Amino acid sequence: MAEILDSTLREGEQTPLVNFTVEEKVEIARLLDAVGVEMIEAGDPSVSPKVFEAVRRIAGLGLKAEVVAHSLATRSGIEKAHAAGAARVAIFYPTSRIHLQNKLGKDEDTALQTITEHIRLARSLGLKVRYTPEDASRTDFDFLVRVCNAAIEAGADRISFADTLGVLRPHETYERVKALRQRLLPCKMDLHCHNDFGLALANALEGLRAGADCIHTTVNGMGERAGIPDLAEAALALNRWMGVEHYDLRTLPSLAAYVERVSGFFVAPNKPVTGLNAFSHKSGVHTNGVLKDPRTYESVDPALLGRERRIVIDKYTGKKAVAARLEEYGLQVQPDELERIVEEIKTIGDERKILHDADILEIAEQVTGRRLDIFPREINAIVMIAVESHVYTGAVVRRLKNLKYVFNVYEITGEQDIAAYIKVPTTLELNNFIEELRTMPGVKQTETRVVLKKHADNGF
Ligand code: HCA
Ligand code: CU
Repeated sequence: MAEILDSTLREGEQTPLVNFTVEEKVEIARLLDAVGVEMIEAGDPSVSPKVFEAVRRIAGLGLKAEVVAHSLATRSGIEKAHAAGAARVAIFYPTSRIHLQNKLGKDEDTALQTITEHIRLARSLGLKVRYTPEDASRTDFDFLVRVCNAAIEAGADRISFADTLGVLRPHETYERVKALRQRLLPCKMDLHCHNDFGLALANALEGLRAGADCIHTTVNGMGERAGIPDLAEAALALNRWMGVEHYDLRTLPSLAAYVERVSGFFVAPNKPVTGLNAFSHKSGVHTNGVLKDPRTYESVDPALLGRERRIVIDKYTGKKAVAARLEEYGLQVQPDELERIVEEIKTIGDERKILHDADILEIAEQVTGRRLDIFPREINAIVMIAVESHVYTGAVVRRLKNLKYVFNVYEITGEQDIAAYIKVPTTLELNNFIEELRTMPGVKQTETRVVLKKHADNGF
């Protein structure tokens, strides 16, 4: 059965600008364990005292997942992995000529000796060992086989085939893994695929098909450069295509949101599975189909992933979707009224970027000439926001500007960094808005002031 090793805490923390606290790492490890990943790569304890501390804390949590420490092939690195209490050490050492010669200035035989020596050391300390030939995909194949078999003989029970630069294509990954399998002594095989050409998950899946046992992921696909496969996408793929049913897929979006918040690394709206738009439908053709039978435009039921379908209303929207949205508010309209409402939405949608429910209800009110009880009187508020120190204020401002209800955003001096002027229809919406804001990546703290009277409306 295919397995997942999640490396958010090691590879993921190698993402530019990303630094987790020990507490955040402990929480991420707990959440990963709840998803059910088989292994958690908790960090390289030699990197810093805090990384050591995080590995030690996570190793002591008694998780179901095996806790792995990453390490260079050095005595001190392996001793630190042991001292931190990891069950396994993943020793990496390059095998490609360019890495050996131009990075380390070592020849192949010396490399082989260093690798086996350190594996034996780790085994003598009672650690399980994975050996990673770094840059395996650009390594002379015969040498790769020789090194891996020597590593297995020295005591490694896992080999991680690393496509460190993400240069392989899926069919090449398949062929390489298949050939390696045929020539390797018995061992488990991991695949560590980088995403430089956007093929990381495709490569990982082909590698599994060719006989590998485990793929490496990070939450939100973080990592060096373009990162490695995203955990949520990988878990869904294994569920759908490889019969792996034990991962708790419904917890993946909240894990993604938590990691987004504490890392300051934003999830793109078009990201599969966890992105804002992954289950949104916009054009009239699509929304009409989805309202009749969601399977017309959804290959996966969003509920399987703890998500909800979203129908976007704007100038692309047809009558069916508008009627459905009005019905959600308990409002029935005549066919001719509906036609005029949609027409008006198209006109406004041509000029304005985002249409909110309040706008749609207001249009319905104008068109029908009926005062809608459900249309509430709006609340104005100023929300002050403090931004995490490692996050650019501009990045949070950009996000805020796209949020529903936000009218003006100011970067300000003082304790807080941003003031946002918002208009919301109800206190319930105000509450939801503030909750949403609190989980936004980069937002440290919020303070909200409700406006009681507004004396001049000059648009400021
Ligand atoms: C790196 C090392 C590594 C190791 C992968 C692994 C890679 O270059 O930082 O241990 O499986 O991509 O080769 O992340
Ligand atoms: Cu890597």
